[in-house]
Amino acid sequence: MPYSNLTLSQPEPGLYLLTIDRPKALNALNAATLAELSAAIAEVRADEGARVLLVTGAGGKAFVAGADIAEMQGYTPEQARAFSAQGMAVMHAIEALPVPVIALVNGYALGGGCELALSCDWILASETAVFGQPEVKLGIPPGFGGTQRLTRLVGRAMALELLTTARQVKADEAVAIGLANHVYPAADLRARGLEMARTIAANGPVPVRVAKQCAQRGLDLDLANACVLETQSFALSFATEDQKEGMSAFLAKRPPRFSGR
Ligand code: DAK
Repeated sequence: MPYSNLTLSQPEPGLYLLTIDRPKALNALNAATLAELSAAIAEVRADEGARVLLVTGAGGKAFVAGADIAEMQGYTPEQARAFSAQGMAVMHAIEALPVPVIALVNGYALGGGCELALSCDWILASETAVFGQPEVKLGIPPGFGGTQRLTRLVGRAMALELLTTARQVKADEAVAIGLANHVYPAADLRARGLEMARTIAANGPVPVRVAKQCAQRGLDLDLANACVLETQSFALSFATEDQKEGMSAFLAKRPPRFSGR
């Protein structure tokens, strides 16, 4: 499907690369871009062969510099509610994708851009990455889940510091506080992201999906129930071809050829 504000490509079988592509506005998220994001995510979801989704920004300066301030400026409360709901739905859809989603943050990830990165499963940052939730400077609170996902990732105290001061965080600090997993030179970010995606795609597709689901769902449960979820998922995995292939290949001392079933 053709898009105007983003590109969705498959650089290798099973690996999807979604690039927000409005570099003149530093890839800011307007309603049209959110609608396209929603369609692109549905496209990845519908592909049973999908293994990993990488999300990045075009132009080298920004991942996404936030929700589109020019578009938001004149919103009525009702329009603001609809825009927030649209953004929230996109963030939930990313989070709910069965495959791992990796944000490649290659510049500014501010406001809605930081929230987009937070809805991905983890973040790889370039040395030029800058994270922040500057909404309070614009007279609004975050609207795409930032108060919740940032808090869950870096803890209440650090999240509240960033949410209320609007202080921006560079790549090294992002790694130190657990916001990003790794930092790479800007020129290497995409290659390192693809390398990680390839590693994931070579593993059993079913257990990769199950690991994501258990880790995510388990956070909403107490530890005992979360471990029950894991036990049941582990037991069910013995009905899959991936389990049979993975263990047979190990014992036969050959590389596995997973079917994803
Ligand atoms: N929206 C629209 N345009 C943007 C933009 C944005 N977020 N960020 C940058 N641009 C545009 C600039 O206006 C400029 O356009 P022209 O003047 O060339 O037409 C172009 O991108 C290049 O930007 P700069 O000239 O400013 O570039 P600099 O290198 O000087 O500065 C910067 C880069 C990222 C530091 C700066 O652009 C900046 O501070 N941008 C704004 C960052 C920001 O405040 N982001 C948070 C946006 S608020 C809610 C729903 C959603 C949200 C909240 C509530 N509800 C409905 C409740 C989400 C809110 C946000 O994300």
